[in-house]
Amino acid sequence: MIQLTTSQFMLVYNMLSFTIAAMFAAFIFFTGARTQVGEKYRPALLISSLVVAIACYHYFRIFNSWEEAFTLTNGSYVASGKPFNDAYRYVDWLLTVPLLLVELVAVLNLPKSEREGLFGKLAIAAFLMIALGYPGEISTDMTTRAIWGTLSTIPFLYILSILWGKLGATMSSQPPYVQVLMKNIRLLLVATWGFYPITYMFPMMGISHEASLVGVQVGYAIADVLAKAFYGVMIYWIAYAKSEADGSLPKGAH
Ligand SMILES: *C/C=C(C)/C=C/C=C(C)/C=C/C1=C(C)CCCC1(C)C
Repeated sequence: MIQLTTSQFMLVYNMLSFTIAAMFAAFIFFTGARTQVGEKYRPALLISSLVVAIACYHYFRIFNSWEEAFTLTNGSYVASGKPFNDAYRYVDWLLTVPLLLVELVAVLNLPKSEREGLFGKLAIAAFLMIALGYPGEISTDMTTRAIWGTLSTIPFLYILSILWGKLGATMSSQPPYVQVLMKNIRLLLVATWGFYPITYMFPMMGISHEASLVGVQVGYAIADVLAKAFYGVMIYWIAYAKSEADGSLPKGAH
């Protein structure tokens, strides 16, 4: 029987609430920033807006589900009988992870032929990564969790290695300050995406069921803010710097 202390319950509650606010603010920012970059980089900004809008919606649902899943009884939060719905998160990733990949491919501005083949491979790998992770996420058996987690890690490593290589390959043709931005987003990508499998492992680390439940929710929320909102800001910086370098910055943008 799950029994959360008030502070455990409130930590997740506040973190989810903060994430809703962060995604909403990011949506307004990206929507406004779109006209500040050159025409060919605008699709990347539009996709950033879409990603945080989808995430904002799902965080609303996750927040409500969290609230309904527990009731305050004798000073602690116990399961209300309504299950906490983890599926919102995975549905969110199924939609947003491919979009985040498109966003990056869009800002790299690769030739059309290369872009399409690349995106197909990445989209399939992203789908496999998330679909294989889900059965483990909802399982209470740690061996099952470890097996699905390991399977999911294969497409995960494949995605990271492709992106790392592509970013490296297009970097050399960029002005030095764009190269710095691209190096930074590459690190952000590996660090934040790497945070998901680490968070996934919390329940396998021998901590209490309550602590791992809280840890997983807080961990994924932090990772989502960084991998969607902050990553979108970095995409904007790259788009702006590249527009400046190729002279496509709209008049009046500064
Ligand atoms: C906005 C959401 C993003 C960027 C989600 C990314 C999710 C991952 C990189 C998840 C990876 C996983 C593994 C590599 C193994 C364990 C299961 C997952 C799905 C947590």
